[in-house]
Amino acid sequence: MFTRRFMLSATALSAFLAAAPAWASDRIAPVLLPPPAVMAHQQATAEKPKTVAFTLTVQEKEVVVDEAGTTMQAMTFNGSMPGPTMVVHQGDTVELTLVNPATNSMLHNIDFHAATGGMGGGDFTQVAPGEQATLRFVADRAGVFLYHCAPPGMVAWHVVSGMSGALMVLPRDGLKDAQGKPIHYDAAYTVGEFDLYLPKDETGAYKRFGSPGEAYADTVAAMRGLIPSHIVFNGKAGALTGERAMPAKVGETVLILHSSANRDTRPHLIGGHGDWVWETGKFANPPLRDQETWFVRGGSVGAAVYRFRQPGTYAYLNHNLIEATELGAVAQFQVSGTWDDSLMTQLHAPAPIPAK
Ligand SMILES: [Cu+2]
Repeated sequence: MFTRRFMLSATALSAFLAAAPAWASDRIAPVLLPPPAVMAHQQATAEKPKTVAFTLTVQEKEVVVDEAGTTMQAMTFNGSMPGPTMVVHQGDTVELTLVNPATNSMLHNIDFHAATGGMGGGDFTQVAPGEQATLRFVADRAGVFLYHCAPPGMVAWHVVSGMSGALMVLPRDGLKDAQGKPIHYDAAYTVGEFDLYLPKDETGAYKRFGSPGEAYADTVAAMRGLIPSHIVFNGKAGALTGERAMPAKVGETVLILHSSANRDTRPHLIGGHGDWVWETGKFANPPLRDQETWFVRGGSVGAAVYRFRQPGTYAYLNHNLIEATELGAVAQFQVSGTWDDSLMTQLHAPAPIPAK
């Protein structure tokens, strides 16, 4: 029922909206999840654009990067490598608060590859320990985009020390295949690839440092050699294998978001495929079909969907196999379900070659 009072308030509201900037008035603050999980989100929406508020807190901390217990002075968004994946829809306003607690030692900021101007927001978010800043931008292009720390003079060091993550801007009507048919996924996973440059001492043992500042000179010297000591997914060799493998079921479709802030990589799912792959992660472009290995450029996030047809343990790796098996760039999917003999079967088990 339209009362006079309602009409008046509606008029006042439209006058306000006409005067205000084009920020979306409805505001939500979703809960971010540590990778490989991705925050709960709608894959398509009929709602009007919203302001989506996130807070990232920088954590400088020592982390272990391999099974041997090698440590690194990491710098992180929210404590994880990569930082949490944020999800919005095209046209939404992202409102990001970056908190740099007084317990940290370094200046940090955030550069969103999805944002336009101001060094991707880096100019407006530079925070010293004990400070916080809030940035607003419109997510006007669809795709999955990198975000990373970019403090003047220290960008590469902060990035290879852990400070990157992904922002996924979904088309409002969801993902489509190359023919324009909707794609639905049952689960989304974040895989962040990091090339690490850990300094060694005279005996060849990895050095341990007490703070990022203490690690700086030796780490930059190692970086300048351009030979990573480790190439890892989600901060540590083995972060996504064994008990920590990403789960799926036969018949389920997974969306894999693979970021690499610094270095090119080439994801491959052994015994599977990319049914549809947006190599550059930008959803306005038609995805590639039936990919065996795809290319993710350093400084970007690729997106791939795959529907599992067979159960088992699948390796998902960087198909520079030296980088995967010797340096750490391998993950696993653990897929439950029933084996399909019509796709593959063992005709003869291994047995001695028959004598002639
Ligand atoms: Cu930083």
